[in-house]
Amino acid sequence: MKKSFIWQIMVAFILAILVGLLFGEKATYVEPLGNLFLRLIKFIIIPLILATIIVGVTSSGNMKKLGRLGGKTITFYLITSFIAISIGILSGIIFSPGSGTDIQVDNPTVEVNETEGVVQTILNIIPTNPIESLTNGDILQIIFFAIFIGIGITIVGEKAEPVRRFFDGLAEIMYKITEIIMKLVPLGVFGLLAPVIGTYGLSVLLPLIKLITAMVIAGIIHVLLVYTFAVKTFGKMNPLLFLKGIFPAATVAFSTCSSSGTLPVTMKNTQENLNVSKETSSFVLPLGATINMDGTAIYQGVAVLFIAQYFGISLSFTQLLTVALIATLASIGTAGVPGAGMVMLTMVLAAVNLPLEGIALIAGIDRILDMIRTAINVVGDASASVVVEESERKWI
Ligand code: DAS
Repeated sequence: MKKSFIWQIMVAFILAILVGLLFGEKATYVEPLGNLFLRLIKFIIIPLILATIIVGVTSSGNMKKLGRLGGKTITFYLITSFIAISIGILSGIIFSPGSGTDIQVDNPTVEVNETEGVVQTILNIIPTNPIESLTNGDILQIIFFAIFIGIGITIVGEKAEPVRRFFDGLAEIMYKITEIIMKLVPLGVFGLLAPVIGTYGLSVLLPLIKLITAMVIAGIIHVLLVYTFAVKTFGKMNPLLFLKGIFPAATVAFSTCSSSGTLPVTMKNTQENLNVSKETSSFVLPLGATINMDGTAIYQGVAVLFIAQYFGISLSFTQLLTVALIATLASIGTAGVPGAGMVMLTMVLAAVNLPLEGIALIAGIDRILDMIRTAINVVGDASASVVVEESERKWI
């Protein structure tokens, strides 16, 4: 990846902060630039995921290898998610962000969609109408559909070769379109970030600065302890090269608050900068963008402690363990779209009988918290692809 591209993104970041701080609400005038980038990214996600997963599954060549790939990927995701929620809880205990916090809440009740529980969330992965899943952009159902189409093509063999070649061509087309859209990353980061900085004045952020700090520190610890350790030890990769290589995707995730929306950039970065094969990245990353949410797990841990502390409720060790388990499952069920983690927070709060009204306390800055957790989610997905790629190299 060219150094100038990273510099362009850094300049976009700095410009966005300056414009936001200088022009305040007026910074929303540049929002169309961000929306343009967001729409271009959304326009390629579905065909990219469908084609690349089918190609990824068919090129694995056999079900045994596919099972091995899936097993390693899911194991990595579950372990890192559980570590993430533990770090989030620890950070909430140490920083105690909810104690002595005085927040004026305009609307104490928050309309949060009822979550369907873990079992239904898992059942919902199976599409009853794949075409509807494609038109609705239901990423988990599309992944399920693509994996089984890929398995079907592999089992059918010669007769399905034209179908495999079609999706192979479609995947290459989508990669090329992604490459073109990626040139707009700096513009998109600027257009998405400047209005957010302008809207969230210090008056909104200051009362919750302890919560934001606890979240950022926990995220940095998780990235530095878990991901750099994993890519160095299991991925045999220089951690600095890893962080540099995934930086563009992390900035797009931070700006868009959508792991799924960042997927095209994550795939390009892992393939071009982290030497992850298309076969591994097209399987590990779409799966990660929907079920691997370490940043969200950290957020759940910190937010639950914040709400408990704010209402003066102390949580027992058993309750904290319950939070860790439910938050790990909640992070799996969280969709890779803006604000999804706050919706899943209701599941975790309900599990330990904490008042759902607590969500109203932090809903006002959820966009800021979402930026942090989505960037961590995407870096986590990329670290998994590096580790799985290296472990697959040993099998060859
Ligand atoms: N914004 C979600 C994502 O895209 C994460 C979240 O809301 O927790 O990863």
